[in-house]
Amino acid sequence: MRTTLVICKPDAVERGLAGEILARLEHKGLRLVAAELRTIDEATASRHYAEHEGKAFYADLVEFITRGPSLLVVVEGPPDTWKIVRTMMGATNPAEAAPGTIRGDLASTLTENLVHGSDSAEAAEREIGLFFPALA
Ligand code: 3AN
Repeated sequence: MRTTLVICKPDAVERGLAGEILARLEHKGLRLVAAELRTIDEATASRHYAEHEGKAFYADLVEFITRGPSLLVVVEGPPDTWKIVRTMMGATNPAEAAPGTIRGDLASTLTENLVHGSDSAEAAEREIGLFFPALA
């Protein structure tokens, strides 16, 4: 997969960091294929986070991701572009994210960690289909 889904989550849009995140991806050499500012609805959020259903943080996660507009982006680059994006994002927990990564530099809490990126080629395909069905 040369394309992957990136979500600049509601905290990124609220804090005015969506442009910074996009700039980092573009400076790395990734190309924008699609972008839309959209408030994710609950049905789409539950499909997106289906793997976390039943976990203690699930309700908070869905409430957070649906609370305001996210910037949904598809980027394209070399094979396994999803891996490049994941490396640039840093660890899920900002307390463990390395300096130089998006979360390491800009996020400080686990739920509000600014950004989502598909975590495999299969996830990239599934998530692009979920958020941008016209591209699938
Ligand atoms: P990532 O966002 O790095 O792909 P996932 O898919 O494991 O991480 O988790 C999705 C989101 O769920 C994370 N971005 C984070 O906001 C939240 N999350 C994951 N694990 C926890 C946890 N143990 N406690 C609270 N929130 C969590």
